[in-house]
Amino acid sequence: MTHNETPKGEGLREKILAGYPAKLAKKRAPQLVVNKKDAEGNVPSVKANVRTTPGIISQRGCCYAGCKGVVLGPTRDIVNLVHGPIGCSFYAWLTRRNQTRPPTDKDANYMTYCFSTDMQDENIVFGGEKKLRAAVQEAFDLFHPKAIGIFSTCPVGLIGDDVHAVAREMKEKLGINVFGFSCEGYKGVSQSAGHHIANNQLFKHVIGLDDRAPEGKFKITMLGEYNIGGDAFVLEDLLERCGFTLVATLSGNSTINQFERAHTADLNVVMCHRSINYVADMIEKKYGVPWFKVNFIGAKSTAKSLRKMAAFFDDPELAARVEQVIAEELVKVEAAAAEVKPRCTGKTAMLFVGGSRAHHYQDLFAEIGMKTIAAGYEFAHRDDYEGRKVLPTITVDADSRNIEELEVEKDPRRYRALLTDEKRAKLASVNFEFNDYQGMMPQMDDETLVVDDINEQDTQRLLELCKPDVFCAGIKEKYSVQKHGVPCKQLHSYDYGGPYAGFKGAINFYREIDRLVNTRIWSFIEPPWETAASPTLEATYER
Ligand code: CFM
Repeated sequence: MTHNETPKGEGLREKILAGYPAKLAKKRAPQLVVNKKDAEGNVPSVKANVRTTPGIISQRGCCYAGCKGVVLGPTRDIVNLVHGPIGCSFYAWLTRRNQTRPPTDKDANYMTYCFSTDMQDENIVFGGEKKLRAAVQEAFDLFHPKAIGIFSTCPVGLIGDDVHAVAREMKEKLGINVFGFSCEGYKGVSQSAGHHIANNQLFKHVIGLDDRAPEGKFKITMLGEYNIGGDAFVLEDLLERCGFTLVATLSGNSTINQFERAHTADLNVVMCHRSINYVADMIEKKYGVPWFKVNFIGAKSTAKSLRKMAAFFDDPELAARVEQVIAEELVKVEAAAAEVKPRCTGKTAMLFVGGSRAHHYQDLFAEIGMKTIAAGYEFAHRDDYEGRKVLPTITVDADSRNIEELEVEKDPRRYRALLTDEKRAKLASVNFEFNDYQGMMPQMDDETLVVDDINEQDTQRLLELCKPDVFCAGIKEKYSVQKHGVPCKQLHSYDYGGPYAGFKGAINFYREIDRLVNTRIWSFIEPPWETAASPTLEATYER
């Protein structure tokens, strides 16, 4: 099938929905949307952040995964202790490509360890608080960490162990910061709830504890960057060369002290809007630090983000340095893009990942001439699809009400009016947006298909009907996608490739995608059921 005959738009949508029983098709319909911008640039509404129908093979993870794995996972010197059966720990241990670089061999790094209370039947029946207390003590005695985080798994919530009471008690006893997370896997509808729970607790128990800002003229905190495949290392180097001082990252390659001082930056830049936008809002409210959205995935977006950051600080020397770095890097990026572009132009990509990458990575594909024909998030909310302007119209349901909304007030002592009305007005005159995110859909072409919380069946049909040149997803999808003869690029772990952030990362990505979409390997594989000489199994039945 050539791409000209590929179904698209409403035709494609209907073909996918036709695969469901009528009742389910009706339920799924608002989650599958054909993109189309009206004259004002408004996109259609998507149903998002709703429960997956039981039995459907969703890509989603759980609340505990979002809290323990995503937000706290990339931090090296907090002992992350899982209160639950051992399986929950095993699957959260080294299953993501969290990397970190302690300054010396002597510095704490617990990332390679797996801490668990290893709950047994007996603890489920009679309660696990005693075991948890003992585990916190044991971790302290062995490692003397600066902080211990306790993560609740499903059974903890079901039996009612009070992890917060144990945390308070042990904090007092040990004299270090101990905090708990009620991030039971079943809370909310996906890992998105876990991000919120993790960030609320960090805001309550950690951020703001250390007022000592590092030296530097242009201090920023990066929110929502998680150092997958070494992305943070590339960005740390890039920001330093440009002249910015990175006060903290939440949470790629970070330490507890970075969290404690995160509020001392003069500007917060937000990478992954989904996982952390509420922290940006809360820091602004309490400490006065303004924020805007950036994107360091894609060379053009990286350059645009750096320029916006320089413009915020309004310093000619900084702006000149940023321009110089961009100019130096773009020469290399453009050469790499020019090399692969003739081979990649016109090829098609589909991206179904998490809550921000399905948007960000479209820029990288566009830079080598590729088209995104369908995309969607696992667990993002409507604002990530349609832009933050829809925030007031998002309905709160029982599942979102489940997650605590913190009441935040100005800190009378530490609030800094960093964004004066005068500065805001000056920047507004050059169309400078704060507190905004345009979302994924306004950037996508009309007639492309947006699918929220995609499942195995939708995936199979999309592959059969459209035969994209590359499909981006995760390890759970990878091999079933490749059985269709379509290469699958993992965007959660990068297939152990990367980094893909910043200019250096863009070059890596172009080259890897070129290899993936232009390899002839798929044409050598013929599925046995399609060949005339299919191997047949013969068997005789013996009594
Ligand atoms: Fe944000 Fe993430 Fe993502 Fe996410 Fe994730 Fe991730 Fe992701 Mo996997 S915080 S929403 S919960 S960018 S783990 S580092 S890659 S699904 S698109």
